[in-house]
Amino acid sequence: MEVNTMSKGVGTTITQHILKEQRENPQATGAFTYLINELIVAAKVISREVNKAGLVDILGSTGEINIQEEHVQKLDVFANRVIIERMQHIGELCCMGSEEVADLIEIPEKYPKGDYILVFDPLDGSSNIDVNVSIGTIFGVLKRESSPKTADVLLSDMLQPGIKQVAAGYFIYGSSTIMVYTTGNGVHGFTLYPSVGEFLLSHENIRIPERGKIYSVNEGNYNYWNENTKSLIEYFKSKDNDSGRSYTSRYVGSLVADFHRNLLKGGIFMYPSDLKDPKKPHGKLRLMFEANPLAMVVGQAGGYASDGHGPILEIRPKEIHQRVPLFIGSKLDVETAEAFISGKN
Ligand code: AFP
Repeated sequence: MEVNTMSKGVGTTITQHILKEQRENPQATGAFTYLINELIVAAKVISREVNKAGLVDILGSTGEINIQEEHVQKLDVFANRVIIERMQHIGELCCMGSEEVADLIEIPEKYPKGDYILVFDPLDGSSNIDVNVSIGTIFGVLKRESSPKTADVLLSDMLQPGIKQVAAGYFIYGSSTIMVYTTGNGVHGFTLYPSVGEFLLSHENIRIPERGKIYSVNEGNYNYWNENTKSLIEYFKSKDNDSGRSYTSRYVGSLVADFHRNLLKGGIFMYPSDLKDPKKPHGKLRLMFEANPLAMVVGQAGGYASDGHGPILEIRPKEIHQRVPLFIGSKLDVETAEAFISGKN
């Protein structure tokens, strides 16, 4: 991976980068560039708010429970609102889907509509907000399949397998704010330069190592895992595994942060099925809002994402908030996970 530092030159802005990519695409109309640019504005607003979270009375819970039956934090509500309000008027979307909203989000009548569908997790890892651990926004972009613009948007328009995403990425609000995205031409990272207010290219053409040294999983769930999952984790801890040494354990509990570290350094993030909650037999993570976008990113970086039996990107969602077991990261590590989970090892 080539790391571009600002000292090397004037710095390529995210807008320049997207425009260059789109110029090479004969079908590009500018609609997608506009969409991503508006999403970046929303992320800048969220980033500013996250950064001052300790300074104002914005921390803590609203006391409400969201569709996933989790505590809603104030910043989740804020981030969700910023993205919806920013994106609904631009005329490029036919609908949206958010981890924080139960149903498909329709574009109000008063705004023009387009062909794109935005799916997002507005503030992933929100239980980490109060303790200054990195959190992030995850997004995926799909294109409408039914008769564009004229007819009402259908739920089936949104329930497409991840392989149909035309773009995906995330913003991580950490020691700095970074945007990582792909449109199918590799994965690129941009760091927000706060005094200029621009995302500048910092990580060009990110490639994840084929085999990593890190495993990331909530091992507190050990007693709720089946035997195949337990054997898999024992494999990563063993010094007799294929890498010849025990893997290092790293788990922040904020998917974007765990994923980003493993993307750059190599490793595997796992959220397997468990028996902890009978209402969540497929683990905790959501196919459309978390797994699919990151699966596209990791695939474009040379890695792989699986539900333990096959590619995440090939699963056709049956419902918006479908959960899925997730094994994502370095290709060889995820293939090993698949072999254990499906009992072939
Ligand atoms: P929150 O947004 O509720 O903090 O959930 C974060 C998350 O969806 C994902 O970012 C983490 O990887 C995962 O949940 C952590 O879940 P556990 O706390 O069960 O390990």
